[in-house]
This record gives sequence, structure tokens and C-alpha cells, in this order.
Amino acid sequence: MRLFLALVPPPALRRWLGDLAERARTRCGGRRVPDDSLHLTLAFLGEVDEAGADALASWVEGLEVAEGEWRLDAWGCFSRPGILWVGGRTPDRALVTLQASLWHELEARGFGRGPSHFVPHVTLLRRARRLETRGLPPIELTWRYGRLELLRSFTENDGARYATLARSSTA
Ligand code: 2AM
Repeated sequence: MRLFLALVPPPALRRWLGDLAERARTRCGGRRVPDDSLHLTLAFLGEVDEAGADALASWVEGLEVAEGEWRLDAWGCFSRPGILWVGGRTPDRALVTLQASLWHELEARGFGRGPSHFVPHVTLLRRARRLETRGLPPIELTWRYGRLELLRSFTENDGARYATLARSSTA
């Protein structure tokens, strides 16, 4: 099964992000990530077997993530495959530290190395036809987080869907 570790936005923020995604879609085209699939990927793990998934779930349930506030104030894009996202003007230091500490542990668990450059972002559109961030509305949002999730990705006809396998503890 395809697994990844992510932060999932609280409901009110999810609605704001969904609204931004719709406004971006009318301008840029492409496919909107459904509101209930919005997330910030911290570590993409790829294919993991059932025993590996169980071990990861136990680990995640025992983790305590320091609470933080992520300021979302910038649009960005990755040219392939037409990804339009929201994130911070500069990578948030607390998130970069969290991502690095997760990968430190994942490496010890045999998951290889994490990406050399981590750009915290929330993907709003995939396969955008017009990858242009000028003219999109200004963003000023705060994401208060304190829990991460182990998610499983399923590919369906209309895109990916995610299911939560485990959540970290609250501090
Ligand atoms: P992104 O949308 O935040 O960019 C679940 O599949 C998530 O893992 C995706 O939303 C994507 O993050 C990230 N992902 C998918 N495939 C990946 C890959 N091959 N390498 C790194 N991250 C990937």
C-alpha cells in the first residue's frame, strides 16, 4: 500500500483552502484537490507491506508532535505535473525541523533518505493548464497543528483518495 505522513488541516482552514482552490481553478484550470484530501506531505513513503504499515502505525501513535503555527502567505507551483500550491514565502523552520526529524527516524527504519530540499506546501490543483500565480488572491492564513497522520493513498478514477491509518498523540 502507498503510504505517507502528513498534516491534515482543521475543518475551518480546510474550507478556506477549498475556497482558494476553487478560485485558482477558475483561473488556472486543472483538477482541484477535494477539500477532504487537502494535506501537507511531510514524508512520502511509497509502497509498504502490511507488516511495515503496522509498525509505522505503532510508531506514529507513540509520537508527540510539538504544536506549531504555519503561516500560509504565498502561492507557488511545480511545473510537473502542473501543481499549484499554497505555502509560505520562506520554508517554515519548525516544519523543516519536523520533516528532518521524521526522516532521521525513517532512515533508521530502512526507508532510505528524504528529499534533499523540502518545500512545505499544500497542493490545491493538479494538471493546471495555466501555471501562473500572478492575479490570484492574496493569502493570509494560519495553520495551527499538533498532530500528524499516517495516510494511505488509493488511486480512483477521479484521482487519489486518502485514508487515515494512524494519528500521533496529543502533547
Ligand atoms: P504533494 O501533493 O503534497 O506534493 C500522497 O501521494 C502525497 O505524497 C502527494 O500528495 C504528494 O505530495 C506526495 N507524493 C506522491 N508521490 C510522490 C513521490 N513519488 N515522491 C514524493 N512525494 C510524492
